[in-house]
Amino acid sequence: MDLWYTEKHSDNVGISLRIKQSLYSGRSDYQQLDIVETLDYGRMMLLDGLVMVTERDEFVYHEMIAHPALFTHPAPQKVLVIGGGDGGSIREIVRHPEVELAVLCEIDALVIEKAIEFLPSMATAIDGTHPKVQVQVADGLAYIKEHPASFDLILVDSTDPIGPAVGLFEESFYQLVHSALKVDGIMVAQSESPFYHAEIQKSMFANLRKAFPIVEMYQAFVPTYPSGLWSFAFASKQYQPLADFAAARAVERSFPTRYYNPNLHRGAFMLPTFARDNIAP
Ligand code: AG3
Repeated sequence: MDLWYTEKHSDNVGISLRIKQSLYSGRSDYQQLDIVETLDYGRMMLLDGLVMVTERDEFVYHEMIAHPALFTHPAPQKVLVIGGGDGGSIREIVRHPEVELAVLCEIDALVIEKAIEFLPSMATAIDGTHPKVQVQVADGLAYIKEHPASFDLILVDSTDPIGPAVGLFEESFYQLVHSALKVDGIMVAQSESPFYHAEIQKSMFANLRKAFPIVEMYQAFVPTYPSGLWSFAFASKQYQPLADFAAARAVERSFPTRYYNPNLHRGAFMLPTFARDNIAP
């Protein structure tokens, strides 16, 4: 049997992975969800045909959406994840002993349910047994409206800006995130591929700058995402991701990681010129 799945990145380019078998395929009220077993990347979850995670490279994305902000903030106690129903971001967040509460706010219950069933290495902390974790099946926009000045850190672990995630790239949403953060809060959002998504990045970062005084981009290498070069937006009320990053404190608080480390924290914010140009004010 020679089964392949291709996510098309344009009409003429895509990424293909050889598939052993399909494990789950179904539709929720929001999207199409597929989980397949690949030959080289372990299990892979797709939403509306787009690669969300594979077991082999998810550590890069999840360490990098969580740790730069968590190690910049001097005392991150309350953290919210919007989206991220696979649980990978929450798994990394609760590794920080300072964190007292991690809330997962995912709109699609099916994503959580199937992650617990098929992706246990990611969903360990969202199965209802972790003392620090609260799982909410809700619309992120509605949830943050009801929680003003509540969080030290908000992570937006969304899909691409199509389907249910469109609203998570708009200025009005970033204003609400700003209100839901404490006075020294930080927001991190996945911000697409600098190589393929220049237009999305341009409007996303312009929107972020209307809501936050400090807005920076950093990068990570995620082989199964379009182009492999992926990025995150760091938007903050007070803390600068480099000036306020105390490497010694990060080392003191550290635990084993496979991608993130204090030197890489600094390096990740150094952008190739074309990527910097995408988000030039
Ligand atoms: N969130 C980012 C997925 C974007 C990938 N885009 C694509 N394949 N076209 C993933 C959720 C992981 N918790």
